This record gives sequence, structure tokens and C-alpha cells, in this order.
Amino acid sequence: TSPSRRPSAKTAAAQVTAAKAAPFTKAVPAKKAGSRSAPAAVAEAQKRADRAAAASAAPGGDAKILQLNAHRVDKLDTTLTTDQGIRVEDTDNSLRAGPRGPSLLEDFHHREKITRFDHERIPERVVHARGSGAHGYFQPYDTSLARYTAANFLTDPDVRTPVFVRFSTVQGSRGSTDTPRDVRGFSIKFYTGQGVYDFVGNNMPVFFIQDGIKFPDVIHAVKPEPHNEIPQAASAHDTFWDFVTLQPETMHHVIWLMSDRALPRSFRTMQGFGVHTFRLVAADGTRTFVKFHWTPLAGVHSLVWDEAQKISGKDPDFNRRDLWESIEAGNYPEYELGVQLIAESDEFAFDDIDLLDSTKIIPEEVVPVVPVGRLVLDRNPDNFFAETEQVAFCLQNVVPGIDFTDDPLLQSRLFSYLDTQLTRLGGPNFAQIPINRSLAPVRNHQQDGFHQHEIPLGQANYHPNSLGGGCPVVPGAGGGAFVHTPEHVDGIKERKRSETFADHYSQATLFWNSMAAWEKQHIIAAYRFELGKVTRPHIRQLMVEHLNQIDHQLAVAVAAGIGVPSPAAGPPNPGRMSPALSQASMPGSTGVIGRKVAILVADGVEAASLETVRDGLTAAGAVVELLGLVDGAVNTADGAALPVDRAMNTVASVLYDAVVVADGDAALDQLVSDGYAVHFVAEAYKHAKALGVLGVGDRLVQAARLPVYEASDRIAGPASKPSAGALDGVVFLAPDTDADQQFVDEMVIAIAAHRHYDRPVDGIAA
Ligand code: HDE
Repeated sequence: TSPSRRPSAKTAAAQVTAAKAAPFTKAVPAKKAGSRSAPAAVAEAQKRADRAAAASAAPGGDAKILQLNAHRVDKLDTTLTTDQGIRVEDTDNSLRAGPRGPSLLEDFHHREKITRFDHERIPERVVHARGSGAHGYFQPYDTSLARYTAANFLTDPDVRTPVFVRFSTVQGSRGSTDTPRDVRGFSIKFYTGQGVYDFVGNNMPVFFIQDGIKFPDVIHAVKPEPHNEIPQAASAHDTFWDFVTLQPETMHHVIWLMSDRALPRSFRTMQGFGVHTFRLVAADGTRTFVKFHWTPLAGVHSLVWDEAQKISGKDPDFNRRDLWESIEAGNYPEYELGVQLIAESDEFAFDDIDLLDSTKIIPEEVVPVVPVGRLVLDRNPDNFFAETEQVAFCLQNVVPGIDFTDDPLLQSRLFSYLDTQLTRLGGPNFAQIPINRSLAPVRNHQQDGFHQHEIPLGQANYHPNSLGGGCPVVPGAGGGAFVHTPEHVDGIKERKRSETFADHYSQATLFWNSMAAWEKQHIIAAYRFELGKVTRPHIRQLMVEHLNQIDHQLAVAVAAGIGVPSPAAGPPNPGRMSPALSQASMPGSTGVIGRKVAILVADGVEAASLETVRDGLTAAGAVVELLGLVDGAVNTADGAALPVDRAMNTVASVLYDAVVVADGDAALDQLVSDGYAVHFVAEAYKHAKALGVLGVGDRLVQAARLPVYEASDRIAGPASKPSAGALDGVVFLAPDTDADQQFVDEMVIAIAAHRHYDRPVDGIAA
């Protein structure tokens, strides 16, 4: 893909001369490789390579997809063979001495088939084992970052860099549910023309610990307990809270974990963060601290905890399915990259934040997030194992223009990711696995090891050499190489945490203060749930004392729910807020694209309003499904057969973003006497979802004893209800009116708002 970097015969000859002339211990300077190696020419060539690598105009895929195509195998219209290509006679019966006789060892097909099966599994990731992947691309908006970074893929709007993204949960095993209360991973492999850049982030901007040496401890504590391997994918157990209460630096991340951020509605509706402070390095060497933010265009939305738990049973693949189906339907998930930039000279400009402390954010009100580009996910993988399971993210994979900082959490990660792939993927050649392969050429003297796929030519497998023309040439600093930030380092060798890392509570307080009332309620409920599962009273007690350091009201509210005495007044809460932290203050989704809406129907349903609503919501981008009491079709009031998409009992309200009850007296006679249908609307209401009620459909609302009925009664009364109107996300279409389109419009607004948490839901049994 980058012929300009491959030495021609002439260049090679020049290098031989150079190599002979130069002492062998010295790298062959790039400038001897010809005029192309002048820095400007190298940069120009690099730009061309980038554009070529990223050229995505070809139908059928961008450069990465084309590279992967060489490895794709289609079984259609082929004949069954062994791994050696020998055609197989029969794969259903093993070779035996007589039909009832013993199996014969010489049956190589039998042995090969079983052996291959026996070895299908590789070790799952020690954390983030459960994940889902997608292909896509990244494109910067403009050249605005060029002042800060030499990384072309961030600064050239003509470069569309192919990416592979993997989202994950942290705690659970590979087969665990998608919706535990957990952090989500947000990893992106950029196949840039300058080599592979891996972004390995999370959906929360801070981390549990400040020093990587504590990582095994925090992960051991949160994973299933060692004696009985219980509970799976859950933090609500003694070992986690024992660790948390004894390691107060966890407090900030833990309050994020207790918030709705731990329950994303979809991978399409969660943010991503680089967590650490990184560095951008400009072509002239200027360095700038940077924090990376990804913001989804579909809005930042979450589930509620009761719903998340039920989804774990009804559809444990909820997030994975949503990602897959959205991409299949052409509703491509999109995220905007934003950066917080801090001049190197401002490293110590923050009184209360050490940029090297990953348990702290820099509030957006202090340093704004500047949008710089977008990420689009537009293709599902062809094979889960080959791509999503084998993709190997390594934090140390950076390209020129991006560099690390001394954050001690980050520094441990620089070691861990490569190390873990050696076991997980069975040896050092994992970068040759198709999904991990660079688009920029890879040439070095690293060799051999398990699963070597390349056949290196020539005799010289060392540097410096003259036998191989001095190749590969070491391009050096002026030749587009990655150069570690030159930096003066001076210090006493000691095991000591910086005093600037000592504050563990004030940003937890900042987060708490910034929450809307309903977000605070959810956080209190989460602490009560989690600590309610903790069996040791001293751990509950200690946690309440920590919460008291964050906010007294929070501590009192949690204590009241877990049988712990109310604490004495804690330190004063300074009341500082960062509005950008609240999901309530974020821009919601711009519409209902990909939102799932269930319409409940039964025999005798009124077809006209139903069809307007279904077609209107579908046109707005929602995925609308008709649910019958049984599968097949229902007869409309006009006697026509209307196919249903699913039987109600095969799904549940928790799998939808909104529910609409259709019109029709006969249909309602059946729906109100079916407990499943009654439960369906009650549960959707309880989970604060948009609810649409067509005509006499409000009989189901009454049967579910939803307070909205009385409230709307109080406002207008059923007979005088406006022809269409919404109340706390419940949209009515009064009987015998033709405000169907107005109903659709109101419904779109109610669904796009995501949830309606002002409803009085405590008394609803669902
Ligand atoms: Fe990871 N982490 N991590 N981590 N992490 C892994 O690498 C580790 C941390 C994150 O989709 C492992 O390939 C250490 C922070 C994601 O494949 C392992 C420390 C953040 C993924 C590892 C951290 C992350 C991983 C396991 C503390 C957010 C999934 C399998 C020093 C910024 C990547 C693997 C994927 C995976 C180590 C802390 C994010 C063991 C030692 C902070 C998204 O190498």
C-alpha cells in the first residue's frame, strides 16, 4: 500500500555504499536513501500513503476491508475437504470395523475433526471478555488539530481512516449478559497510513485506581469470588465493596458506576473517554496535553436498573443485537471526537487536579471539549471469532503525533496489553492476524515464533547489515519515525504516591452535585441495591462513612436503605457543579432512528390509525413491531388479515423504547383480560418510556392502573381530552378524531426524549 517507502534497487545500492562507508553500529541515516527522505518529502509521501490507505471510494470497502478480503473464505458451492484439501467421503459415520465394531485409528478425518473441535477455544480476555465489534471509519472535520499533532489521520479531512471498534463489559465472562451494572470498554483500532493506532478507552472518564500495580487487586475484587465463582458479571458482592471501602481512591469512579452511565441503553448511546491525559506532538515538536472524548450522535441514554436486570434474562445479547441490527439496517452508529487541550506550560495550572491522576476529570466548563472529527460504524464483522475475538488492542500502539504521559496507571497498561495477547492469541505473531494487520508496511528483523505467516526473504536478519543492502533502513527522526517525547526526568527512586493524588472525594462530590433529581434517586437506589447484597455489616457501615465524605444527604439516604445508622454531619459540601456531567443536561437524540417501538394488537383492531402511526414512526426511522397475543395475523375491525411481527410472550416491554396500544373495542376486550398485555404497558410506564394510546386503547391504561389516567382526567377528562396530546411522555389520540399525524409527531418527541422520569411510578406493580 505504500510503495514510496519500499527502497528501489537504486536506493538499495546507495544504502549498500552507505552501509559500507558507515560504521556498522550506526543506523543508516534516512537522508542517504535519496531525495525522498528529506523531512518535507517524507511528510508528503506519508500523506499520500495515508490517503491511499484510507481510500474508501471503492465499492465493497475501504483499504482495510480489501486487505481482509484476501483472507475471507466462502463455503458456498464448494466440496467438503480435510484441512489438507483431501475430499471427504462421509462426515456422518466414523470408520469402524463393522457397523457395530470399534472405531479405527486410521480414520484421519474423524481424528482431525475431533481434534480441531477440542482446540476451538482460546483464553478469554482477563477483563473485557464480553464484547461486540464493528468496522467503520474515522474522518477529521478539518485541519484544526494540525497545529497540535503530526498525526495525519487527525488533521487531514481527505483521509478516511478505516477502523475496527470493540465495545465490551468488564466484569463478566465471554458468555455473560450485556446489561450488568458495569463499565463499558470503548476500543478503536485505527489502520492509519503511519501504522496502527489503538485507542483503548471506557465509557466513563475516570478509573478506580491511580497506580496500575493495583489493577490485579481491583479486578480480583470485582470478579466472581474465588471460592465459589459467584456472582457472574456483578459488583454487588462483599469482595468488591470490601476493596472499595479500603481503597478510597475508588470513590469517584464508584459513584459513576452507581449512576445510569453503568447501564447504557445501547453502544450507540454511550460516550467514550481516553481516561488518561495523553500528549499531542506537533511536527515542530510542540507538545500539548490532551483528553479524548467520544460523544454519540444518538444521544447519551441509559436503561433503568430494574429493566437492565430483566433484559439479562429476556435478551442477554441486548446491546450486541442492537449494534448488529442497527448496522444491518443502515442506521450507522456515529460518534464525534472531541479533545480537551492543555498547553504543556499549564500542567500545574489546576489547583485541585493533577493531570497524571486518572481518578480525576477536567471539567468541561474549565477546559472546553473541541469537536474535531467523526467516527462512523458501517459494517458488521463477517466472523465473530476471526475479527471481534482476535482483535488485539494495545495501548502502546501509537503513531507519530500522539504520545504518553507519566500517569502511573497508563504506564502499567503500556506493558500489560502486549503481554496479555501473548497468552491469549498464542504467541508473538498476533499482529499478523488479519484483523490486527497494519495497512502501513511492516518490515523488521523480528522473526519466527508460533504461527509465523510470512516468509521473509534474504540472508540478513540483523541490523546493521550489508548483505541485505542495509535494509530495512532505519528512517530516523527525519524519516517519519515515532520519536519519544524528549523530556528531562529527575527523581528519587521510591515507592511513593504523589501528594497531588491525595484527594479522593471532591470530584465524587462534584459528580453528585451535578446530577438531576432523578439521577440522584437512581444513584441512591444503586448504592442501596449493591450494599444491600453485601453480607458483612462492617463493610456497609464503612461505605456509609465514605459517602458522608462525599455528601451527607447521600449518606443518610443510602444508610436508611441498608439498615445502617444515619451518620453524623460530614464535611460541608462546597456545592460546586459541572453541568456537562449530567445526562439530563446533554443534548438528547435528534430523532428516533433505530428506536424500537411495540404496537400491541389483537383481533378487531382499528387498522387506519394503527397504520398511520406505524408508517409515520417507521418513516421517522424507528423500528416498529406489531405484537399479537399469539403469532401469525390478527383480523382488523374491517375483516382484513394484518400480520403480526411477534407474539407478545416471546418478547417483553424491556426490549422496546416505547409502546403503543392500538384502537378497537374488540381488540381491547382481549388485551385488558390478558395479564401479559396489562403487564406490558404497566412495565413500560414504570420504566418511564414513551407510551402511545390510540382511541379506546386507554382501557388498557386503566386496567394497568396507571396514574397517568387520573392525571389526564384531572386535566381534561377522557371525553374532552385534546385530540392528541402528551402528558409525561404518554400520548393520547382521542377516539374518533383524525389527529393521527399530530399523534405521530408527539410520539417522536416523547421517544426522542428517551425517558420521562417525573412520573409517579413507585406504586406500580410491574
Ligand atoms: Fe484495560 N486491559 N487495563 N483498561 N482494557 C485489557 O487487554 C489493564 C484500563 C480496557 O476490546 C486487557 O487485550 C491494566 C483503563 C478496554 O479487546 C489487559 C490496567 C481503561 C479493554 C488490560 C487497565 C481500560 C481492556 C485484557 C491498569 C480505560 C478491552 C484483554 C493499569 C481507559 C480491549 C486485553 C478489547 C483490556 C490491562 C486499566 C480499558 C489485561 C493492567 C484505565 C476497553 O491487558
